[in-house]
Amino acid sequence: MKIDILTLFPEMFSALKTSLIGKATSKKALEINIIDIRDYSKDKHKKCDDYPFGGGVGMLMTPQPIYDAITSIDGYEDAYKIYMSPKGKTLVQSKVKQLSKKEHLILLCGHYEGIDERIIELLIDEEISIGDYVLTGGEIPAMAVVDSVARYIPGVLGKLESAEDESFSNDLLEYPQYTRPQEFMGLKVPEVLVSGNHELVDKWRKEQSKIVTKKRRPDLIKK
Ligand code: 4GX
Repeated sequence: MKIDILTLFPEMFSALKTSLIGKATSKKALEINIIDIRDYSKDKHKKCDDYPFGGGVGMLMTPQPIYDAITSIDGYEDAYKIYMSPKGKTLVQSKVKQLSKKEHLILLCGHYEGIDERIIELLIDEEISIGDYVLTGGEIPAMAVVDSVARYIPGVLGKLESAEDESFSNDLLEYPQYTRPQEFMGLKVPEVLVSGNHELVDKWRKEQSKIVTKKRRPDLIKK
């Protein structure tokens, strides 16, 4: 999969060089290109923002640099083009899975009070939000999309960690997990987990998943 990310703050994406995502790009399982929108500004001072028509607080990103940056991407017509926005549909695991099947994603990160609506009309396929809170820009949301989507790309997770086996993949939250030591600060690991009886372990985990989901996320059960 190829992901192009358009931003006014390319330095923020150094985070993607670390961790499993960095490994996936080194292994060529995933190709990520960071594009600096400012490089495409035709303004003599490389300006990329301006005042909103009709007045109001703050600035908007002007359409020209964004339009030229997107349309300079090889194969942009066929890519799935996303604008990260609090006005978008909230990202959920089923959408992550859908996106992971696309060959080419383009993620546009907005700043200030957003972007000129004509960019959305002309070029954007979908607006996606990562949650009902407001950030200073779309960079962290774009990284959330890259990170969550990457888990479904073959070669990113190890053989033993499947993308399917965790919270949300079965509409339930994950059961509690324990590692060594068997007793820590007076707290013991539940006996069933050290019993060696895999059937009982499975049963216990399913029960625990239901209990924790009912308590913390009853909305997931109703669905
Ligand atoms: N999930 N932001 C977008 C600029 C903006 C402001 C208003 C449209 C309308 C966000 C989120 C998010 C901050 C990205 C504001 N765009 N993006 N940016 N939550 O908060 O995705």
